[in-house]
Amino acid sequence: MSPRLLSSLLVLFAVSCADVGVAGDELPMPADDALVGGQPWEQISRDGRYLVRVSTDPDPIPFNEPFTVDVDVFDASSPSKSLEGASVVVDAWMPDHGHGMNRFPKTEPLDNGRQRVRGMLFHMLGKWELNVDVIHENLSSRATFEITL
Ligand SMILES: [Cu+2]
Repeated sequence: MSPRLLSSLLVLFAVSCADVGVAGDELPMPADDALVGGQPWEQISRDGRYLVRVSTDPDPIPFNEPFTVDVDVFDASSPSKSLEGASVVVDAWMPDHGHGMNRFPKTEPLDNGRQRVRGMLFHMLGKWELNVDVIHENLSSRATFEITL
């Protein structure tokens, strides 16, 4: 595990502990609610294959204004090395409202293996799921980042 990932996990852990302390007997807040700062954010894809790192510009994500997402994908078993030959599809969804964005973002590869996604826009306040589908060797693997705007 990379020092960066470890420190991200420690931050998430510290934040969820803080939530428990404030909430008293209430159920702890999900750690995903910590995704309001501290970029870049990292998640393991649901199938465990990839470590996905994202950062947005601007940071934090603005309300009802376009923003860009940069995505780096790593093999989860050796996260120091960027994954070659993968493409990504990024979309977003509001689970409490049952709708997505009103835009189709465009993805372009940068020189260093990073993918830049332009034209994202969160047009409502609330909980968003930022879904990153990693397409590699004809398989699709999803990592989801829960973001509260
Ligand atoms: Cu909505």
